[in-house]
Amino acid sequence: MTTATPVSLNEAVLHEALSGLTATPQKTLSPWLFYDERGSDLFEQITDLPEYYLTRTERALFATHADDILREFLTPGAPANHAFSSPDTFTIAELGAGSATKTGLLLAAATRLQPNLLYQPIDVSASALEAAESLAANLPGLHIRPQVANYVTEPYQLQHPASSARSNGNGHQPGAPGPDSRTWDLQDAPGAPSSTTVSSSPKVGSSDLSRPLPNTRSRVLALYIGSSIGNFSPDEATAILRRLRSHLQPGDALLLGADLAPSAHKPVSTILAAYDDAAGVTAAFNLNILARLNRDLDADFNLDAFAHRARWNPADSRIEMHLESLIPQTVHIAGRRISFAQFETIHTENSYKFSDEALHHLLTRSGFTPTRTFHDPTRSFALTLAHTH
Ligand code: AVI
Repeated sequence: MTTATPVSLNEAVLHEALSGLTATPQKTLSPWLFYDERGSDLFEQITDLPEYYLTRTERALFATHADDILREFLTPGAPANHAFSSPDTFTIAELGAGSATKTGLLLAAATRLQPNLLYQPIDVSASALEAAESLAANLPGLHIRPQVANYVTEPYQLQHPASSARSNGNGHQPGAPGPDSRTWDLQDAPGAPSSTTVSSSPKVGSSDLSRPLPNTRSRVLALYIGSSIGNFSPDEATAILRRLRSHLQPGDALLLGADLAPSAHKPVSTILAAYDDAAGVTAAFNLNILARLNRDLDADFNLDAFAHRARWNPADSRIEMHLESLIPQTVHIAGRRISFAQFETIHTENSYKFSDEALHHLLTRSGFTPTRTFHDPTRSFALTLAHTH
């Protein structure tokens, strides 16, 4: 995990480049270097590729199961299509939210349950968070509290707004919605949009609303989706989830999105194609890391002398991305000479693919109890809801 104490972004890039490219026996470059403006744009293009099944599969899971996810979060074990109630209000937070495009489906379902909803996206990119903020314009009642932070290396906060902090009936405080007891009926709501409605119980008149409620807090549903967890080693992934767990309290939960290991329905070739697409967008994304070093550090990589390679590593259940030197060559970076043998590679990314057992193990050792997993029909991708323990 990168724990550099960058004084400036360029110094961090220089530190990462020199330490990674002088490492032996395997040269490396850390995947966070992918995401400059050009790299972020290429990654957006990857998510639309026909071979890159991850994004559209996860989006389909949200489209199908948003209500089920919320029901399971609020009332674990409740049967599907069954009216349920919860005394608690909730807030949704998201690590690495980006522009939150997939999250919109869950937020739409959540605002139907709880018309005033606080959403706390955390991301290293301020511009991505600005895009996430535009969600509020389309979802009345959604309040956004964005936080610019690298959730791996920097501190971040999660708010658990208290129900008693809500307003006195002329509107609600962000994240402090509604009465202290609610019933959600997900099935038989006449005329309700998407057969979802919200009713409040017990009845609370406006004069009641001015009285402070018992000091209950909102429960937090923390999202960590997009299989971002797969880009970290098992130890790093555990550290990220334990840190998230330390911000959570009993009754809170994590929704983890993870890409799954090969199976009868999902051959290795399908996974490999997702990282080596026919149009060459992933190759451009991988090579952009060298272009970035040329731009930011005035290095002299010849991009035509390196090739994108994606490999399946069965022992570690991960895709590895490398850049292979096609010829013996020497590159100059900030006064340093870095030599490459022909066929020598720079290891740029791991993308772990999880078995159900591996996910279970990761979650339990991080302080969570998995309560329900949502799979697509080919069991390519999993959204796992895990409560705190
Ligand atoms: C961001 N992350 C989940 C992507 C992945 O699938 O590991 C990054 C990526 N690398 C190549 N294609 C996409």
